[in-house]
Amino acid sequence: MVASPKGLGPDKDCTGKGQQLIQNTDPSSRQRGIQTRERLRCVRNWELQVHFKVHGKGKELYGDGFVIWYAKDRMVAGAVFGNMDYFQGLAVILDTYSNHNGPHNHQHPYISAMINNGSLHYDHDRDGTHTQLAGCEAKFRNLDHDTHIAIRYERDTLTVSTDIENKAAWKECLSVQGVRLPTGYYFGMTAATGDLSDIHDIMSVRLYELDLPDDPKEEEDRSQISPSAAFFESPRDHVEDPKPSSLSGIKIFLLMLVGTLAVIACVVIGIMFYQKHQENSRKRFY
Ligand SMILES: [Ca+2]
Repeated sequence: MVASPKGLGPDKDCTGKGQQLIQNTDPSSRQRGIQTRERLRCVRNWELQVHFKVHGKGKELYGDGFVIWYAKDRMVAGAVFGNMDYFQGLAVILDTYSNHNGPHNHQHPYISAMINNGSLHYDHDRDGTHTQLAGCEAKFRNLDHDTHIAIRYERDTLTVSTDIENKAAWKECLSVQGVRLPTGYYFGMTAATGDLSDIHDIMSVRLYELDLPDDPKEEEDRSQISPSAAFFESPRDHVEDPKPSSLSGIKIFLLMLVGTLAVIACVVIGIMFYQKHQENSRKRFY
């Protein structure tokens, strides 16, 4: 991830300071991240707009993607696109590589949203489809024009929109009501590559606080609540990966051979027993 982030809005009322993004780099891995330096304590309704570019040489094989976070903990290197699993908060996942085993019916790249109170595991092998609130396909990779994503959290409704068709207009990807997010979390972004590579650039990040004077919940203290979502996408059947057969071809052949020999032996013994029995019967008659 190469980042030259600009322009996060001020966290007014609370710290009074402007917010900056800082970059986390771990040279020992292929995971990178950036995040806000301080918690945004008082921003209750907000919109985050990210100008990004995902590109690379791979035409068929590339990955894995990046995540925009609104999370309780500062970035801890981990398995979910460079951040920790069992996180608390919101993840908007821009997944470019299809790992799925078992059927899901969407193509990649795919954008999905996940809310976690710290108890859920992000299952890479199923592209997170068992824990996502909603998602959409979005062909945002290797485009010559600018690509943007907007995450809007307003009156407990989470809406993710994209501007990736060079039309300078937002197109809704997903919208979910009944999402409760605490205040005071960190915004951040992480990207990761696995066996495949790609380049994830964050060109700019802009955070807008939405002023909603008529929002009755505006006064509620949300600093201590746990992230939750009232509606999840109905989970698809959880299909276990096929277990590798414990019997090799040679073993199966030998077992069949032994079985066949056993059947032949039974038949031969049966015939001999029958003949012996017949012989004995004849002896008795004479
Ligand atoms: Ca994936």
